Amino acid sequence: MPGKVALRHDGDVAVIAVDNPPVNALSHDVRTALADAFTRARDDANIRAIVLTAQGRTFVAGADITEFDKPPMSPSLSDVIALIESIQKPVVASVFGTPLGGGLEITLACHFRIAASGTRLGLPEIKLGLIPGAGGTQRLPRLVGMQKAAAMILSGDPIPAKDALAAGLIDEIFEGDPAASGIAFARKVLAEKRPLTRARDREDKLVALRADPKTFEEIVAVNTKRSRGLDAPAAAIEVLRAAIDVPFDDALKLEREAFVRLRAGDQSKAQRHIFFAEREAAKIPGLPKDTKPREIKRAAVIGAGTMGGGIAMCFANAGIPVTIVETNADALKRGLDTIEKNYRASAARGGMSEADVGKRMSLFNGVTGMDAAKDADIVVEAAFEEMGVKREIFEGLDRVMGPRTILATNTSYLDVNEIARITRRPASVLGMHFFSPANVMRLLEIVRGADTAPDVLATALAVARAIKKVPVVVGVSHGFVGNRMLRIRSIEAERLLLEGALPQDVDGALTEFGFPMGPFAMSDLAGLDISWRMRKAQGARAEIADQLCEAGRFGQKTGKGFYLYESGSRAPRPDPEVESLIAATSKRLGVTRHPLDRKTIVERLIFPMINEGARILEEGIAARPGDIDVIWIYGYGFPLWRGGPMFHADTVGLSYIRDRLREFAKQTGDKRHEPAPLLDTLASEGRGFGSLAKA
Ligand code: 3H9
Repeated sequence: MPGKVALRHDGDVAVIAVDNPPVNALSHDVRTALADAFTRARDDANIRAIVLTAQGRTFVAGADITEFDKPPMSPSLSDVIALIESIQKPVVASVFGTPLGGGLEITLACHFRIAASGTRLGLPEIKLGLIPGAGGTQRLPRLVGMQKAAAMILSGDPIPAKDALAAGLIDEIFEGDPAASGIAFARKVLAEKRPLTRARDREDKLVALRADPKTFEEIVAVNTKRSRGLDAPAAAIEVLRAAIDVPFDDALKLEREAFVRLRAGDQSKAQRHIFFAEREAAKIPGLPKDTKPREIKRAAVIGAGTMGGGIAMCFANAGIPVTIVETNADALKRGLDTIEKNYRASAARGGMSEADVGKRMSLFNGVTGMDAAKDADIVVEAAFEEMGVKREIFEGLDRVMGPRTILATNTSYLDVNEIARITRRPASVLGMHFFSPANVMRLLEIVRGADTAPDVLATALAVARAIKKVPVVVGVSHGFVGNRMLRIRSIEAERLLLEGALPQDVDGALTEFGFPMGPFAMSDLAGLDISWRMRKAQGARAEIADQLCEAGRFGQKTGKGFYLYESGSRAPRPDPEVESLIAATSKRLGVTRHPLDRKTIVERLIFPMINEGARILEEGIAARPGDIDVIWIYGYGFPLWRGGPMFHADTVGLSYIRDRLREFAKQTGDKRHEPAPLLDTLASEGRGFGSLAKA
């Protein structure tokens, strides 16, 4: 198989190099070529040692995920690994970049592993709803011990070369060329006649656990705190336990069975969908790939409130100096103090050093008045959500900032086109909608205005990557994508209260579905007054929420909202007062209350959102169903293992959803529940959102 794997000789050392850009994934042709190259090197009497390495930007980053939905083809990765393990000559893996998943597993079968400094090694399968399927769960604990192996496998997070060396995963760290370093290491092994130990034969790091099985349970308990609803962590624990209890080859079989079962399951399909959707979202229709972004050396943020402060932290965290502009010194001081407090808290938790706190803080420049920010290359406005306020700010920015400066607004629902046209440079204006807390949440909705220039969009995407966000480009629409769908859910949640549910019923149904929090607990956390103010501005009303606000119940900050909060506690407790208020309101409005089961509650909340998602697609506000899924996973806590609302819709079946929506429309009289034409058409054709051509 010429091309994908090269075999060359350096004297008596064979060098096998994978060459399958972009990430050297182990596709079928690579596995075939690897098996061929290893067989030839094994059988060549002139070859005394073998080096496995790769070309390009990284050593093998895993199995080829695109093959997971196709029938398996031999040789399997396990076949290649068994072949490597049978070789009696020293086999050295020389790795760099991100040896991950199957890419790391193949190195575990080699006698020695060396890594370039800067390498990050890991078994990230759990992030795809899987477990390592080619011996990783058995060989890794034998090399690094159960504690480290369980942490790596259950978190999926890679570790740096330095830690890998300390843990015994690698034998050496090198600087420079991987092939040359591998050859030099192989010659050293030969010269020193080092024994050839296979990971599978190592038992020394597992002996103690066999004597004391309780330790294993403690180790896995620490690592599975966030695995609610997920199948893969439980399967991983089972096969890790097999490393202690079961002979090696039997444990490999158990691992393989679990891997195959998970790969065919809905959860892994959903997680793989999100992996690709996230990458697809970075490809913007109509934006040429080679569009050159503008240079961003310095940023400015207007507003030092919760959002502004969080956004400014994102820039500082990426090493970009940032000027924070406030209207008065008190607000500025409060904002900067909060930022410092956040960093100190992170240092106290061990997330950064005290010296780092100082370094980060030195990147902030707090000012009152825009003039002092005029050297910024990008400005993000995070002020009050009112067009009048935005007008004043954007007129000022247009006057003060250099002609090439990009002006972004963090508005969560206002018309970005209108904001852009306040300025004389609408081409340099766009929305950058962060999610609270902005320094934590990964999602960034980038709102492309009608006039936004391609290089401005490309710059926003580059900035998003630099500050480690997951960007999704959306069009101008009230609430863009995420909040527009959220609004539909909120209206429905209120309606459910009037029909017979209580806040804890609605929240319970959604947390059981997999959300970390239900809508009412979330409103209490965010503060009910914010949406109240917004509704008033729009002349809208939410029966229950408005009455709570009128009674001064703004949520956690006032100790009361939809729930009660003991002082100092964030745990919501059902409040009989709220329950009577809801019952009285139903009565006043002439609604007969009736019991609502959890399935109905979930469908009433999620299906109308999906319907709105279909309208968003029809209008071109989102380019692809996957974009909507990424938004809901990263911005709103939609359970990852359900793949986002649109993927979930396909799992449920669109014709069922369409029929239910028609029933909801009849029951509630809400015309928005009538199935969107796109949903209706797809359902009639027996198709799903996933069948829509990629934009
Ligand atoms: C596994 O190994 C199972 C085994 O235990 C058992 C087997 C029997 N396959 O992310 P990027 C594509 S499970 C296919 O933008 P970066 C990706 O879609 C696997 N394609 O680059 C993108 O394509 P496009 C365990 C893959 O530099 C392009 O490569 N391994 C794969 O920001 C560039 O990717 C993992 O889970 C793949 N495995 O990050 C690792 N990986 O350009 C998954 C990437 O068309 N990969 N692509 O959009 C990653 O975490 C990141 O891609 C990586 C590079 C860190 C490697």
